[in-house]
Amino acid sequence: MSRGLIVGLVLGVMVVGVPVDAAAPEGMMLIPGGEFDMGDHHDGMPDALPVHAVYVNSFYMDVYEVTNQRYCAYLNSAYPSQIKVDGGIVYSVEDTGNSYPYFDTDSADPDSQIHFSGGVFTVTGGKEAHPVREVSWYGAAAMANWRSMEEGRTPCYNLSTWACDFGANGYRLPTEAEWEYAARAGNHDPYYRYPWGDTASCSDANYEGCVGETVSVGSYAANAYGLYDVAGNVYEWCNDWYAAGYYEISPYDNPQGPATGTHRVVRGGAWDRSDDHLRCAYRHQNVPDAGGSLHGFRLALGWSEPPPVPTLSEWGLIAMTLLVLTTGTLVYTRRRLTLG
Ligand SMILES: [Ca+2]
Ligand SMILES: [Ca+2]
Ligand SMILES: [Ca+2]
Repeated sequence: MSRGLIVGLVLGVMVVGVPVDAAAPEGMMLIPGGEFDMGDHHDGMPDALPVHAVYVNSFYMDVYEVTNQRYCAYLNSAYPSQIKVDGGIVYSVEDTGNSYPYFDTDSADPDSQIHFSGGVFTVTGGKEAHPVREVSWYGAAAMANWRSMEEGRTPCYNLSTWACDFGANGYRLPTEAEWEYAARAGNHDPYYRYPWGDTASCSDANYEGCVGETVSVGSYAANAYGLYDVAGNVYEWCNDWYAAGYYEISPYDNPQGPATGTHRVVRGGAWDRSDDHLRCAYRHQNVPDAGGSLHGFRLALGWSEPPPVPTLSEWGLIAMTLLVLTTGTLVYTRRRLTLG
């Protein structure tokens, strides 16, 4: 490559800017932002009405539900500096009153598939790729903060107030609006009942009467955004407090749910819940300190819009800059050769 070409490229890039590398964090998919009509388009579920227009910014979402293996890696990394185990239940080391249980190991709840002994957490053999369960909303938020710190990001959650800083660049639970938008995966005309269409069978997802247990994540087809098991396997914690009447007052722009509440939103149904719970619009809730055999989660990450890709006329400017610089270099080089 000639010197002129290199200089031209550098200059061209400086003039118009280039798209920032938008490589997804490991195991995540970029969900392109946009508007959709959130709510129940089919069945008249009172708490999923009215259908209302919502805009969500682009964000990243875990492709899979967080597995036992991933959650176990978090527990082993966080123990004993960040977490303790008391009566088989995991808490923050700073939680002197044991007010915010994170996770039940199998000695506290036989439904758990993670064991703790001798200072080490291990997954029940064969359950490594199953979604983690018996994890509370707090335990999901705490893992989000841990992952943020592991990658040098600013944690989103205050682990005392449990407030989420949406301006931080760390991991968090998806909002309820983000979750539904991601589950629908761009199918807005028509709006389907499920991520794939209007009817469900045991070949689409893991729900009541199909398997009778969790299955390894990714055992069914992904939705159109490439996300697996949004419907079924385990319910997924969302960041929002639950309020039955929230859709009456929801803002248009990136709704974040009510400011306070008693229950957090869970979405997507589970291996032991009917196909009704798999519906994209179906809203369910649970108290934040209660994990259960039906409850897991996946993480989200906010995404800043990169500078726009150069337009056609901007590409023209780059090409002209290149041409001028290359020609200039050729003339300069030839003159020098002649003189030499
Ligand atoms: Ca799920
Ligand atoms: Ca439990
Ligand atoms: Ca249980």
